[in-house]
Amino acid sequence: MGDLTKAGQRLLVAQGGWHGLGNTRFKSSTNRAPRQTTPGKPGEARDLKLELKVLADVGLLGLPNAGKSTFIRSVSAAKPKVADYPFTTLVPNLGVVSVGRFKSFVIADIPGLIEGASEGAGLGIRFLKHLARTRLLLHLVDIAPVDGSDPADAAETIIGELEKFSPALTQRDRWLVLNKADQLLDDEREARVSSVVERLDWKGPVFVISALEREGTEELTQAIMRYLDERALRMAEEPAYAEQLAELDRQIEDEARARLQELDDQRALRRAGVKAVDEVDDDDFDDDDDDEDGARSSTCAEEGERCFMRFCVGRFRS
Ligand SMILES: Nc1nc2c(ncn2[C@@H]2O[C@H](COP(=O)(O)OP(=O)(O)OP(=O)(O)O)[C@@H](O)[C@H]2O)c(=O)[nH]1
Ligand SMILES: [Mg+2]
Repeated sequence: MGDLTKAGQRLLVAQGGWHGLGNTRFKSSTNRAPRQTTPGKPGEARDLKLELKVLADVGLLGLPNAGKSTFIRSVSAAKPKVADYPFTTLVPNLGVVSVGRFKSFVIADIPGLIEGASEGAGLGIRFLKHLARTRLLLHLVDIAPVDGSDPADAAETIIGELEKFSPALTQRDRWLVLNKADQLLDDEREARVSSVVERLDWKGPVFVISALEREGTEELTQAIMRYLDERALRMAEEPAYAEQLAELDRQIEDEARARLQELDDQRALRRAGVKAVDEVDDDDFDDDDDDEDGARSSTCAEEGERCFMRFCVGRFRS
């Protein structure tokens, strides 16, 4: 229906009724106390579903425990919770990263994604839409997982989920950030990095960092700032480039909305008792089937998002 992206922007969502005329409008030199009036007309009424999106320059993507919140803590003043268990982050966190004295950008940390996220598993899917407005995605990968798994598998999982959620979102510029480098010795580190890059056939920029030790983070934030400046300059100079990016934004928004609607529809069907065969083993954390007493239990993700919206509206008011 419309998009409010700037402060003070107005949008007509329902036309008010005609106000009618009071008796003073009928006053004349000969009729000082008219009794005549005309009634007003009812205005339009609409039920609106409002969507709140975070506006960040950079979005963080990754499996739970990849170190997204640790990264945002180390490069900004934001202090999201960090812990060594999955799903520590339940709502998006924004951090302002200052680069030099006068420049800054905003970074968004969203809850971790897991395999099946695009089908509704875990918490991340509802928050993926918040990445639609970002300019750059950082894909954080734990390069030294404690379970000894291959970091390339973790990276592939995220790329796969992204593709299923919105193919257009995979077209957005994305950098690979290999985190927890402090856990590896130099030669082991190099071998891991080249093996991940090779397996993913990754052609884009790669950064190797330790969010915890703040190694390589300064270099990364400087590179992000340069990228954002160059992008803004190019958009100002080349209208065709700006239009191409705007079209990509539209595509991402459309695909994200369609995917989320599809998931809502599936959930509504489940609630109504219609269960597809392949959904019988539904073990997602995002389940909001009816309770036994018929009351609808809200999901962690939905509750998290509601809290996030309350938080933003509260901040907006204060
Ligand atoms: N050694 C080491 N540990 C790290 C590093 N970055 C994060 N960690 C640890 O990894 C664990 C998970 O970090 P978080 O920042 O909470 O991970 P997350 O990606 O935000 O996880 P979710 O919020 O669950 O999606 C914590 O115990 C961190 O201390 C790093 O660079 N080096
Ligand atoms: Mg986190």
